[in-house]
Amino acid sequence: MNGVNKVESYEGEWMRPGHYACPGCGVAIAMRLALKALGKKTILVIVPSCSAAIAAPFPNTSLGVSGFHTAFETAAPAAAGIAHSLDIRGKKDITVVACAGDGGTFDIGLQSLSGAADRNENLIYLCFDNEAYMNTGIQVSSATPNGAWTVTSPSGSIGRKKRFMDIIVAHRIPYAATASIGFPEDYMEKVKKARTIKGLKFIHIFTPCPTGWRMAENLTGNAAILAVESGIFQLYEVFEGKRYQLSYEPSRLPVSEYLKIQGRYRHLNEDQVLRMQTEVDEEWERLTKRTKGCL
Ligand SMILES: Cc1ncc(C[n+]2csc(CCOP(=O)(O)OP(=O)(O)O)c2C)c(N)n1
Ligand code: SF4
Ligand SMILES: [Mg+2]
Repeated sequence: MNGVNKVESYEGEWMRPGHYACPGCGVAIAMRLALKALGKKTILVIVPSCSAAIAAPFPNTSLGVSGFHTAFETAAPAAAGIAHSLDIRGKKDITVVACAGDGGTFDIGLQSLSGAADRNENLIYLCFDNEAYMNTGIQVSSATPNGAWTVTSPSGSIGRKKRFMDIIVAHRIPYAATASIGFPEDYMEKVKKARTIKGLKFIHIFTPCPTGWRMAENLTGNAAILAVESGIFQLYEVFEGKRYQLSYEPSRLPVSEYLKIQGRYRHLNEDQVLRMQTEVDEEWERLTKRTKGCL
């Protein structure tokens, strides 16, 4: 558990200033907004990632709520264990929230998350997706988009971003949703909704990382908005693994508008950008069919 925790709330916020995130960090914004939506009666379970660094090492903490730090691959089962112990003790008003990055979710925590989803454990799982292993110095993950630079993909990632929502939805959990820090009200509403539902709730949050994306620190919000407006990141909810609901109809700006503000895509040629645009168009068609119940 985190140590020094005397001042709980800071002007209505549950995350204090002065934490270890880089300036303009999207993960820090995502953590702050989630805690604003959830309030004091929350326990965060945090695995190695930038969110762990932001929550701060023992005995310090930037959190105004309790935090439990655990091993990389165990976010969901650790949170499930805490949820069960609260239940046994009759503490029904505390929300247990597992926090992990894309690496800790798409790759290394996948097996244990799948087990927790299969058992429909009563917790909220927040995946802060900055599209690489950032805390250890920007290595490629299975959430890194094709063509994106990282230190382990110097000429652009050869992988294709895993369709993680499809995997989690296949577990038929009660609630799965995507969110972007560029749309804070939508994100906070989804977190609040998740709190009212029993079982496993999964929220995939788009959290730009200026350091790893080779981008100016004041462009985090722009990137989070442009990803949605270009259609590269879609905002939607899925109920009980079957009913898809679109949260926001984007203006469908060219994908190049989103790519050009980031150094990690600087090496892409016109053909590669065109390919990316085609893929985004196809993904939209897929989601549209799903929201209309045709897929
Ligand atoms: C079992 C294990 N393997 C590797 C690490 C080293 N490690 C700590 S944080 C991290 C990166 C996490 O990436 P991600 O989950 O995407 O979160 P981010 O740092 O990007 O927020 C890694 C590889 C670890 N702590 N434990
Ligand atoms: S490396 Fe990226 S995700 Fe990590 S603290 Fe810095 S800006 Fe945030
Ligand atoms: Mg990451």
